[in-house]
Amino acid sequence: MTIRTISTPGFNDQKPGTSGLRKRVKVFQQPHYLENFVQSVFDTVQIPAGATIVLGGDGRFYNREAIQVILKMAAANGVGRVLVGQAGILSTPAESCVIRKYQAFGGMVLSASHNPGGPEGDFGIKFNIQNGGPAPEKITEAIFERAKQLREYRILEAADIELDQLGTYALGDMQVEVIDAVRDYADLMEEIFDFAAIKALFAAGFRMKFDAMHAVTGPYAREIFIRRLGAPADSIMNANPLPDFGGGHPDPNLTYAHELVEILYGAQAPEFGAASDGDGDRNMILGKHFFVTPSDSLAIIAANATCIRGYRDGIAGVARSMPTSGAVDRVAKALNIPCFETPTGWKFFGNLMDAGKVTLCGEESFGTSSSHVREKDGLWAVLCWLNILAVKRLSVEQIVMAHWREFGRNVYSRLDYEDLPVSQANQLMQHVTEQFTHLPCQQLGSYRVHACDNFSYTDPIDGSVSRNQGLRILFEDGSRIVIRLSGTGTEGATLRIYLEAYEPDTSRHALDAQELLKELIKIALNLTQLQAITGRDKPTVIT
Ligand code: G16
Repeated sequence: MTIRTISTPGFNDQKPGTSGLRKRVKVFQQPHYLENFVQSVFDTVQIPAGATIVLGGDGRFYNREAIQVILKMAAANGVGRVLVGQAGILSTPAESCVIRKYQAFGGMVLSASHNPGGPEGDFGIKFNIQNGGPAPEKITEAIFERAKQLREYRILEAADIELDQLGTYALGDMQVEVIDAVRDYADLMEEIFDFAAIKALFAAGFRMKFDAMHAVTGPYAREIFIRRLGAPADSIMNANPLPDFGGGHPDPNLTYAHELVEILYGAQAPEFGAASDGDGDRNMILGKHFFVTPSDSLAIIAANATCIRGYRDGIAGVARSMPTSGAVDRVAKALNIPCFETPTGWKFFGNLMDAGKVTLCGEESFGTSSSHVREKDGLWAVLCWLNILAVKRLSVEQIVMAHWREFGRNVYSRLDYEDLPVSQANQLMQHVTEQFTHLPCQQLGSYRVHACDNFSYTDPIDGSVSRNQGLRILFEDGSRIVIRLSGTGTEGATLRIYLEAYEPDTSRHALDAQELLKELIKIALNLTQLQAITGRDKPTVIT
């Protein structure tokens, strides 16, 4: 078998976004495009000769082809061993688990997460470091620089590896171990959660519906919920992974997981509903006729963490991304533990977890997890809720209402405007920024502006600074409007407007968030001049 050195033109657009490089499949299919990025990763991270890396993806279209290319490039770049999930599959949290468990040097995760798949959809790739989490910005920036300058890459000339059979194969001097994609992860879940208590809950007739959205979590959900926890077989739906996710948009929110939402709001609704996304790191939690915002879910898991075996001795601290509501801050205060506010992007939690400063982290974008891995973890969040429900034997709604009674309600909503022309999105951001000099102390309806800024974060562990992380308009009563552009889209721009108002009055807790935030939404639309600049009169997605 020979190693070939192949010319590449270098690519100027391989800048990783919020979570790795995400592009249309067609972009990845261009000659040398994938290889250029992969070689840039190898050149940047300098894998020690003979080291082990992990490889897997969410099974979307182009996953198999990409795995074969990466394996051959790894062999040509001196990697000693690659652990690859059977059929090329590993959910993102499962890959994080495998990297940590086998003390690998790192791993490549193939996914465009919640973005649609298929030949016309998206593909993505990111590098995770030894702690199992996404590479920090200094590495992703260096990969981007390298990708522009790269002129050649190395690849082994060899036949494809059999990915469907468990076993160990040789590829040049490298070993490829095709591993069970589910077992290590399911074992970890069984260590953290009280499976006996959850089993007893199901045995008592508790009903749930988990929507895998034809994405990666189907086999994981089948193993954990049905085989290990004894839930009835119809507790999971859309559990067969498909390369195009059945034509759907595998994003677990009220818009895209509408099939599940209809069941949970229907006449025969089960007690509990949940969904996960393309690569299994996101989660949505529903009760009977009830939606739990991701921000509240994080706060409630933190407040009830000691119900869960893995956290029964308490949690060290919590962290949330800046746009996530301050609900968890209130829990942290009551527990007398630190609470960190980071930019959007799971990679910002890694240092805090490695330093032992935080146990739980979460984001408004349907991401919650703990230091058991270094990624957000959809099924872990579902199991947190199941474990809490098994201990408390209350409904989801009762648990949330009791939480609000104790801590007050951080009423929260996010409006997304997808597929905007980039120029319009930039114009809007510019328009808002220009008002920052005169906004402070202004009275806008019943809200008085306290301060405005573009969020900047200094990592408390390594001192690195990340600027321009989102525009914040902070009001005197603690309410906020946050405006930022998504870093995960592949075409055009997605504008996100986040709204938060604190409601201590228990008699108003049952009201709809859109109703409670009506005035703040009006202020945000006015400040941004959204309709005038973009022509849009309603958001694509409301959460
Ligand atoms: C990624 C990141 C998350 C982030 C989310 C949304 O999630 O890992 O940390 O909150 O994108 O980012 P944005 O608002 O920039 O689109 P995922 O599930 O896509 O990997």
